[in-house]
Amino acid sequence: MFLRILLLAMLLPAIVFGQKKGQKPNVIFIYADDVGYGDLSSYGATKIKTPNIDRLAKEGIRFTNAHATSATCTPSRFALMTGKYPWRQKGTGVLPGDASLIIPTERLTLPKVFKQAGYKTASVGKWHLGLGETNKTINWNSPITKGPNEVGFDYAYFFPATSDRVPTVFVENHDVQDLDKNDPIEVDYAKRIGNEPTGKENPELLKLPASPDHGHNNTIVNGIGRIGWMTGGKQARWTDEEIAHVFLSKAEQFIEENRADPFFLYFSLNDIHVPRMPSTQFKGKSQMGLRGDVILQMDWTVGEILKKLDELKISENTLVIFSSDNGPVLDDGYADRAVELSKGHSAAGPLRGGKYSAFEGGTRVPWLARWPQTIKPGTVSDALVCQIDLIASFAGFFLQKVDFEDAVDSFNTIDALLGKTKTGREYLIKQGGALSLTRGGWKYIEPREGKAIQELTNTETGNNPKPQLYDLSKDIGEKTNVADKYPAKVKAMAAELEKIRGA
Ligand code: NG6
Ligand code: CA
Repeated sequence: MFLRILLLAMLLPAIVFGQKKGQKPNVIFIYADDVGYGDLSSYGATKIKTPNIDRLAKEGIRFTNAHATSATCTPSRFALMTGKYPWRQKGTGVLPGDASLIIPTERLTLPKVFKQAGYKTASVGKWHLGLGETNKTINWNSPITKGPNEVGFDYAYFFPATSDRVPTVFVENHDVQDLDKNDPIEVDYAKRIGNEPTGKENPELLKLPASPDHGHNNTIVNGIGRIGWMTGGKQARWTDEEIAHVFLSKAEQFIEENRADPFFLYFSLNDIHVPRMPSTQFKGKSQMGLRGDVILQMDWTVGEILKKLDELKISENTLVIFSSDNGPVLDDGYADRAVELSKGHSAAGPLRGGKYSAFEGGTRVPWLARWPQTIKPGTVSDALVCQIDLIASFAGFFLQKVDFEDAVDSFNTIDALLGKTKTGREYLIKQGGALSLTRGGWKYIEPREGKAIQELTNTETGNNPKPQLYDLSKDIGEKTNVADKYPAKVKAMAAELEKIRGA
């Protein structure tokens, strides 16, 4: 009798919240690129409407204190995949297109957690975590030795780095798509190769000119100067205006094929990264130029995924999460007039800084989630949550044990992520240039030399040779540095940051 009551008591929370043991929802993590805290109408944008993404908030949960670990792409994705702070490993900064794989293949990864739970896993979209063996040149003309498949994805359709970096080709699992063997690809980031025109020497050939001094003026592909040089692979090169549609169709195909199995889809959008090249359907459709147009395209993409789930009648049992890999930037290298056409729109909302910054604008990002069977519609949560915690959270959800060497910085916050509690993690270290520690509404940014403003992108970096302390509970815009007022707090937080860094 006693045992029965005990058992019931143990089961009760699960029953109350509708989470049955052994539950296996499909999970789709939609990872947008460079979308800011203020870029969606559900987060206060008024000059642009994102009804499909907003639908996730209406039918699910919207987080106001959700974070990427870092203010750029590669480190944020490294943390998402491994559950480890990227600054613990060398070489996790923004990678060139010919970089080696930076995720250790012998350790636990987010997709492996799902695989262990019997899921089919796929990565569709931007990769940017390197390919092939360490310190080996990638041969693009034979099967690529290491990539998403080796990290835990059963299926992968992706481009290697960013759409402004060569090689501008799609890869399916290990092979460059549509490659003509008689026109082999070569890539170089150190020197010019081949004799194709470059943005530097032939600017008259560009349909989207580069911003002055940003680079982006090497090999021209599809009328756009790229970072890095490539030669060959003419038939395999993408058309930028088609990228969103290509990735969407691959994502939809994976969902359709796996509608009967539990699946995990990491859907990593190219939007709204530069070069912003919307398809015909969205060109000129926003009031904000190309950056606005690709926001609409991104929102449409999310809508198509939701439609597909409805059509297959699997919406009820699918958890859809939408977030972004870092904060917003307006001029990131191409003359797309984003700065002048974004007047009246605050891409970072009330936050200071943006992409590349140690201020909140760099890392506090939109995060919405819908799982009709479990998450109460219309929930708003201010729990401190971070992408680095997905790995421990899902491992916890599936009752898996995590080896002590795996996912070392990841906490199981599944109850916060599903809206069952408003308590998330207690503290978080984030990375702009400088590292910061957030705990209980306080944010400490460590001293760092260097420019306070990165002129190219006009970003406030957060660099300051003196310690900074902000009371986010009253000052979300980090306007007043109160370090001098609370020296003991500064000392304690600096010591804590040091301790975690050394752990
Ligand atoms: C920067 C690029 C920027 C963008 C970024 C990566 C320059 C001057 N700027 O180095 O255009 O590509 O890297 O963005 O080269 S991220 O979202 O993938 O981190
Ligand atoms: Ca990014």
